[in-house]
Amino acid sequence: MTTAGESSEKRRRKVGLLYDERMCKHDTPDGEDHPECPDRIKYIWEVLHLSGLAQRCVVLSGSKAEDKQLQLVHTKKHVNLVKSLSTKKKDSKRNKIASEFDSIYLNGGSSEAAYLAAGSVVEVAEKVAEGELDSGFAIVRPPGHHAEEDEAMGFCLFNNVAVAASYLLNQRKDLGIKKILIVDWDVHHGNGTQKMFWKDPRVLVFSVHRHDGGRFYPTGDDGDYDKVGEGAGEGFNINVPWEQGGCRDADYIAVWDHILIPVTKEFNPDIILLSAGFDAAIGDPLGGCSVTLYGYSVMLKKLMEFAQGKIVMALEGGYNLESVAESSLWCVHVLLEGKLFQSSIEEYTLDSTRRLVQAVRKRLCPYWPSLSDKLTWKPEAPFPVKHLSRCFFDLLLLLLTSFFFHMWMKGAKTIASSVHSIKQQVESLLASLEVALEEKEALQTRAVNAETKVAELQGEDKLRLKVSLDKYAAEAKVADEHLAQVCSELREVKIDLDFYRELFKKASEEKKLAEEHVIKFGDGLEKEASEKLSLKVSLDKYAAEAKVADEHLAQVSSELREVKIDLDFHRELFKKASEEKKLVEDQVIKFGDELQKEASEKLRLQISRDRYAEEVKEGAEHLAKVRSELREVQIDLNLHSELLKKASEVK
Ligand code: X5A
Ligand code: ZN
Repeated sequence: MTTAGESSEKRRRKVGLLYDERMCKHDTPDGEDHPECPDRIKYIWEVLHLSGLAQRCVVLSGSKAEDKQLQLVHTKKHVNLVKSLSTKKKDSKRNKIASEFDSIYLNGGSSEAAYLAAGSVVEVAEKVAEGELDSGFAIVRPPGHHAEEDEAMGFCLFNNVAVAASYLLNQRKDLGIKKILIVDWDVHHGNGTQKMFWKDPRVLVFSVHRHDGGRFYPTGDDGDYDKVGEGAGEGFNINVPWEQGGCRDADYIAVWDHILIPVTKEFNPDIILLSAGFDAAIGDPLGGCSVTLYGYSVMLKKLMEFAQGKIVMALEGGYNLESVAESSLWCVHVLLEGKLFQSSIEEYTLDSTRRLVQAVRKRLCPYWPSLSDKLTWKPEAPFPVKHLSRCFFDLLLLLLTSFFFHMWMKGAKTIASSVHSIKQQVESLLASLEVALEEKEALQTRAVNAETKVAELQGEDKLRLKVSLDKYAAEAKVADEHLAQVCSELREVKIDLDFYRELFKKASEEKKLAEEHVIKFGDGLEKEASEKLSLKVSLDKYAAEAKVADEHLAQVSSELREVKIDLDFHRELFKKASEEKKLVEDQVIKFGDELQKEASEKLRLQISRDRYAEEVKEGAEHLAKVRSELREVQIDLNLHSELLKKASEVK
């Protein structure tokens, strides 16, 4: 047998790639996230171009399947139902239809995408069968392998691969395709495909999938290994049902080496259709297995030894965008080059894998004699070595695959470096934004602290201040009252004083009068002797009166002195009260100043807070700007790829 590897030395292998953006129109009706999203195929297409592999392939655009082709495996009713989706005006009608199926969403673009997905696999299969292409990859969605004769399910509307197989066998007999091998390495069981060729010996359906005792999607026992087909098709259906997740390259390769490859040798297909889901890949959110790029390329390479390398890959599941794109990239590389980067790698299988392989071989050996051969299994490694080797190869594979993936990306290096510089810019902007945010946070903390302090002031110090303020106010009031009292007392004292002054004046006048009288009497004594006695009596009388007046005067004088002492005392009191009042006023003013200072500090904090908010806003705008630049560079990048493509075409 001529291997594909040898033929690649004679001439370049022609690999078809089919992608049609209209298949992205199938999406969730309300824009909710869903693993089976348009980006899956968009991203594969992008990576194939960035790596430069797409430029080495024959690029085809999609075409819709004909109803006649679809009805080879589906009921007329089902075909019409999918067709009718596009004419429905409302999402609610489609939602109702979708709800009648298991794991199906529908929108206005679903019908067109489903027709394109099926038609595209038909187109690639036809070109490979004709020999126009050596092999091909139909990058399609929605996927197909769960879709049954009269039922959409598991994200699948039409069974794309089954339609293509049936089309080649039934409508293109001229192409001489008599035996078709369908290999389904999607992590889910290809229940639809199994049913469609259940009794058909022309189609050998092989599916390796998680079964988990019937609990993995699609649940039930249809995917178990005892389901081998019926009637003429008995023995032409092979299931390899994993008992659990965690399966890896070594497990898959063991199944290839000990089941699929020997059977394929015996069956000797004219063409191989590959239901290429990548949801068994490492990192897939649904699959829970760990197949690497290396595993996929080994499995594909082993299949290329058959059917003269006529392989038609059709995308099924696979929900980790990166895993799907990188696995696709490596498969296309294998199809183009017909060889692997490396041909063997040491790794041990799960313990359960050997038991499973033996059970499947036993069940199928009546139909495939080569499965009766004694199983030559790699010797088991002792416990720690086995364990360590799995870890070691995990690491090695990770390094190898990322290294080679990045080698493929070298073509886009210049663009990548400008993208890198923008990324750095964005990163530094993000860093400064972070700093600004931190500063803002610190300021906020400070403001909060200040507020707390003010609050505390209100709650405690302020209360204390208020108490003393109240105390001072009360004291000031008392002082005022005291002052008023002193003033009124002073007024009264003044009235008293006026009265005594009046009294004193009167007494002085009387004394003067009496003295004048005494002088008058003395003059009259000299004149009249007889009158002297009577005059003496009057003089005594006046003298006594004068004495009384003197005494009165002395009393008034002493009272006046006392009043003066009172007055001095009141004056002193008044002075003291005024001083106290002034002190209280000063304290009140000082406290007012402090309050005002605090208020202005708070205002200042508010202002700087606003300023930082402004800066953060500016930062966000700058970020948006850089993002849009990034988008432009992405456009450049696409342009560059386009140019590269053209250049290589010219070349
Ligand atoms: C094509 C495919 C998965 C469906 C899972 C439903 N379908 N839970 O991978
Ligand atoms: Zn799947």
